Parts: sequence; C-alpha cells; structure tokens
Amino acid sequence: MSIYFLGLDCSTQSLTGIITDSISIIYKCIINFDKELPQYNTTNGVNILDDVKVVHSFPLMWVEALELLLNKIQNHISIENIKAISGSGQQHGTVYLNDKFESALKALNPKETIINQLKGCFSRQTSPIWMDSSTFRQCEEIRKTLGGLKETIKITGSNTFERFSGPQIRKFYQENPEGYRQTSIIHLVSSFMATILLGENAPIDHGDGAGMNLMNIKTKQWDISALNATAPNLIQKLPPLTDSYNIIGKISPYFIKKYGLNPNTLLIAWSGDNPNSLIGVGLIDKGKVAISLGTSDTYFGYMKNLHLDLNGEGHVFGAPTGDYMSLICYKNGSLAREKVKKEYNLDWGKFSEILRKTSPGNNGKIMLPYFFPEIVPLVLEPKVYRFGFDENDIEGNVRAIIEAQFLSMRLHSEWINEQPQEIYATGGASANKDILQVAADIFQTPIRQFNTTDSAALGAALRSLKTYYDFIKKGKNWDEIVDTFLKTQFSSETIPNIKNRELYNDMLNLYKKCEDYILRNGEDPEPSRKQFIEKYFL
Ligand code: XUL
Repeated sequence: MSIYFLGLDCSTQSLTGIITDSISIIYKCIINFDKELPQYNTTNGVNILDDVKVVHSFPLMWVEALELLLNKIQNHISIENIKAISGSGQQHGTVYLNDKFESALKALNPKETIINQLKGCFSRQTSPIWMDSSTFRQCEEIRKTLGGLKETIKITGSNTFERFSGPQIRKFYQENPEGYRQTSIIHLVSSFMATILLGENAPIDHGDGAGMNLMNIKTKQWDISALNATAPNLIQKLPPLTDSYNIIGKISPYFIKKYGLNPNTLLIAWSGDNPNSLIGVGLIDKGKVAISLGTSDTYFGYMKNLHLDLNGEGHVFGAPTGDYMSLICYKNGSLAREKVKKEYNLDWGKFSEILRKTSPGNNGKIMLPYFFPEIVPLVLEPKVYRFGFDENDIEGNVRAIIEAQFLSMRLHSEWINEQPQEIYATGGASANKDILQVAADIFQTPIRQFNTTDSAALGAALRSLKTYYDFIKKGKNWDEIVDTFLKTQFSSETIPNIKNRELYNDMLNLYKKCEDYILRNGEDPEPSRKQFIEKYFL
C-alpha cells in the first residue's frame, strides 16, 4: 500500500495541495480564489479598500477553498492513505475569533459546510494580510515603547513593519476596542488553517511566529514587553508557540466523515510560506539562497546562527529545521510585472522577447518601481519614478522593471553578508528564463530553476513526511529527503554572462543613487547616469 503526505499552501491568490509518496510528487491541485470562489469578489485573492494601504481577505474563503480542494483530492487518490498533513500560509495575516468559535468547531456537522457553521464565530469578518500597509502609526508607537529601532530588532528579529501582525493587532484594538474585547483568540493564516483541520485551536510555529513583532527571536517565546507594547491582555488571546516540526494532533472527525481521511492522519504544525519554501527548494544548509518570484518577491536563505539586520530592512524568521532564516520581501513582485505587461498589451512571450532584444543596462534607463506601496525600501505612497525615459517607451519600461527588481534585491540583501554560490528560483515567474537571465547577470551567480514552482506546498508536504518518519522511528534526515525530491526537480541552470559583471556593478551604484535621491534627499544622480551611458552605450 502506498503512503501519502499532503502539503497545503494557503497563499494570497490560491490554495494549493501537493501530495507526495515517499519518493516523488504524485498529485497537485489548485483552487484559485478569484475564479473558483467569485462570490467573495476578490482581485488577486484580496480586497483593496478605498485607501490602497488597507488590504484584507476572507478567512471563510480560505476554508471554503479547503473543502473544494479536499473534494478534488478525494476524487484523485486514495485519500485514506494520507499519513500526515502540514501546511503553509501567507505570512503575517491575522484572523480574529470570538468565544463561540471553539465549541462551534468541535461540533462541526459533516452534513453541512464549515462556512455555514462558523459564520457567527468571527469578531472581525475580514483579515488584514501582508499587503496591508496601514499601520505606520502603530509601528512607530510599538518601536518607541520597545526602546527604538535596534532594541525592537534585537527583541523580535525585525523592525516593526506595517504588515506584521503586532502592529495590525494594535490598530484593531485602537479602532475597535469592543471588537478586540470580544476576540477570544487571534490566529495567523497558518495556525487558523491548522485549527480548522485539527478541530481545536492549533499553536503558532516559530517560523511564522517570528513575523509578528511579538515573539522573542532568541527565546522563541512570546515576548511580554512586545505584547504589552501592542495591546492589553494579548497573552490571553494568542495560541501557544511550538516548533515547526511538532505533531499538533490528528485530523478532526469532520474531515474523516466527510472526505474519508484516515483517523490516524497526523497533523504537523503549519508555518509561513517563506519558511516552507526554504524546505521546498532544499535550503537546509549555508551558502545558498533562494528568490521566490510570486505575488510578493522574496529573497531568503538558511541561517545556522542568529544574525540580525540592525538597519531594519531585513527579517529573521524561524526555519522549519529549528534554526533561522533571513528574508527580505517586496510587494512590487508579480503584480508589478503584470501591471507593466498589461499596460502595454503584451503577453509573456512578447515580454520575454523584449528582454532578449534590449541591452543589459537599458541604455541608462532606470526605474524605481513602486506601483504599490513598497516594503523594502519603505515607500507608503505608490509612485513610479523613471530616469531617462517615460511611460511611452514600451521596451524601456519592460527591461527597467525587471532590472529594478533584481538591482533592489542585490542592494538590500547586502546585510546578509554571504555571497551565494548558487541561487535557487521558485514561484510563478521563475519559469521565465529571460527574467532569470537578468537576475543571474545582476547577481553574477548561476540560478537553478525547479520544475515545481510551488515550493511552499512542496515544503509543507516534505515537512509532514519528515515528521511522520521521525514519529515511526524510521528517521530520514533532511539531506536524504532533499536529495530524493529536489534533485529530480532541478530543471535547468541559468548561467550569468560574465561580460555584464562590471556594467551591473556600476548600475547597482547608480540605482542606489537614484533611490537615495528620491527617498533620502540624496544628490542628483543625473551626472552619474550620464557617465554610465558614456561608458557603456556611446
Ligand atoms: C513575507 C511576506 C510575504 C507573504 C506572502 O514577509 O510578507 O512573502 O508571506 O507571500
């Protein structure tokens, strides 16, 4: 009899399930929120309110997607053979539940849908997600109470960030104190989805917990000073913390009766999408980093020992192995690429053709691509800045957005202080070789691509497999698992063109000058831009 492992990824735009046996992926399915759950009226899985800084989504939509997904899985494989399930959630988003929740969850009737039975259990109907940047004031207040930038980073692993859960919770408490008072428990997207499967409140893992500005990054416990700086009685409203590799219980009776899951199916703590992707691309050791080109673009790496970015742009999260990971995150990822593509009526084929035929360095045309508020560097009012061209220049804009994304990544990842020997690429846009060529040239590092672009769901499946084998005392180590699953996933490598090394070193300095000029009152970059053009294009 085959045995299976299920990894779920509740991301911004969709819910993905990957099922593996002990050596390979055997089935994958996706529920796209906009298309398959149109009643929630989302665009790219979210609801951007009148103020573009406020971005929410619907916890019940994620639950409904879970039921649709399990239906598909049930029709495709012998679902009773699934031995363990783990999952991944878009990070930072918070779910607010009232005192009816736990009993309603325990009493779920499989003859009805979950959403009908949980409707009255939310003290806040929608969830602010990672794209929300409306908590500038709360970030300042919490940072000040914790003793300033460096202290905040030393305690929580990151500066206070608009999208992080702590500032979001504080905003809810300030704007709706009664709603906050009626909140019995606050979950992350990851622990909320785990809770639904478990039938009782699940813990938050150290990986995702580190993205809240509430967990002490050294002790991996809730930090009382951070909790007090955020909102009153918060300790009573948070689930406990746990290691990402822990078994949190077994699947609840609802799913056994309704979908035929096995009563012995183990549930492993869920984590954030980035910690899961760390495993899903096989980063279990030093010296390699990954870029994930999805709704958000992220740049992350495994970290054995805690190393903080005291300047405050990067984050340190828990890694699912029990160690740490570094991360920087961009909001202007695929949504910005798609905006440019749409603006000029291109398809991806044409977009790629332009990247192939335009010159590295873009004839000195530089873009600061803040189509949406940006996280790194912090830009709250979206605006696109162009140096040496305008929006009518189709080719200039296509090359400029891609160069800008990777120049910014190279610039703002310098704190990690580790020159990667190889970069792993994942996420939807990593399937585009021409985008990866620009990235390889800018980083001057080979980029390894995978067949599976869903590294978060795969990471979750591998985490469930690892814990299951540990549980039955046939422990497989991470090296073995990564070798078995990921070597077969390697599709190709994009080699940097060495001829472009100096050009992109110079362009990086120029890009920094443009950023300094716009964001930090730095000197006019125009003379440097002219020199750059003279050196490479005249
Ligand atoms: C990471 C971040 C995003 C979300 C959504 O800090 O905000 O990557 O996890 O993918």
